[in-house]
Amino acid sequence: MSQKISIVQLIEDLERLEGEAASDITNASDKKSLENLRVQLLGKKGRLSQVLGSMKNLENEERPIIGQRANLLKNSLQELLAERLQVLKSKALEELIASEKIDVTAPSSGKLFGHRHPLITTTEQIVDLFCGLGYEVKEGPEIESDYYNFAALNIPEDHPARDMQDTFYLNNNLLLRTHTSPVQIRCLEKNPPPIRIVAPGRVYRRDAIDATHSPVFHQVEVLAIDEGLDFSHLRGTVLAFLKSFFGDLPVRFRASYFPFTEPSAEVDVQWRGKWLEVMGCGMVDPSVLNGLGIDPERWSGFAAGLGVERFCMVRHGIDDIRRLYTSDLRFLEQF
Ligand code: 2U9
Repeated sequence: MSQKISIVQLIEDLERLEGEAASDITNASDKKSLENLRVQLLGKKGRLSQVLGSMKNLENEERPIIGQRANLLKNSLQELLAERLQVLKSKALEELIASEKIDVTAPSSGKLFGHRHPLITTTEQIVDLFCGLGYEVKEGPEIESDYYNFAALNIPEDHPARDMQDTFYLNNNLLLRTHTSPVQIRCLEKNPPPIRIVAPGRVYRRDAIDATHSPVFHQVEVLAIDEGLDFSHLRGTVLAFLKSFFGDLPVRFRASYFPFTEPSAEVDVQWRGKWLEVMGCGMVDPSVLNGLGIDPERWSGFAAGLGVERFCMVRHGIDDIRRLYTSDLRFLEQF
């Protein structure tokens, strides 16, 4: 015979369940114990199901009263569980944030940071000065043809620079560029004058390495072509550039010769009491312009070239070019 149960008893059971569940839920300290609690209270074999199971012993008219109260309790427990879950999640997030806080006052790990190489910063300083004068930066390939490196620049077949002893040839026609002048030739082929360009880049010559020579080095060349340019524009530009780079030092122009410029000059600055040759320059030879289909009766231009290593060494008092290539941190950390 099934045990007789009264509606009053069931109501008391539900009220006790409500009170106990509310305090258990508030005390649940993590997500896992809250989930266990949910199963104990609302699961298939949970406490609420047990109360509902006892309803079969009630009178027919009593059942809906308990059913309704049990449903209300179920809803309120679900709400309490959801609220508690939210509180626990926020607490866990706060704890995570607190544990990941970065102490900006903590001492550093002592790791070294790199910086740009002095040859790069020197190149950038030189290029920036010309950009300030309205020049545009252009770059080109390091493997060049005989035409772009020599023929287009009026360098004759028998010129010593073309010798196997001086140039790295890859085959009969291809070579490692010996200057950045081919960049300007390529640019002039595509863009008619007026033009003002600055061409930085790596160049190659078959030199034995010593304190002042290296088979690979860096150049910056500039070229301006316009109507009415003459040697005074070249001189003014070179003086303005050298003044910005070295400050107010004595400068002198010495007559020289390059196949691609006429007249040509070498430029010296007086640095710590000695005259130092720092760059070459000249008016673009009319035969170079003619070869590019530019009318030398209408257009004239000037060009200049310099070795970045030399500028870098003078500026920083470096005595041996090889220091710039050996990646010795004791040296590089000084910049
Ligand atoms: C075109 C026409 C002319 C480029 C020039 C120099 C003078 C020069 C040297 C400096 C030191 C090379 O690195 S170095 O050994 N360069 O003296 N270069 S004029 O003349 C050009 C370039 C392009 C179309």
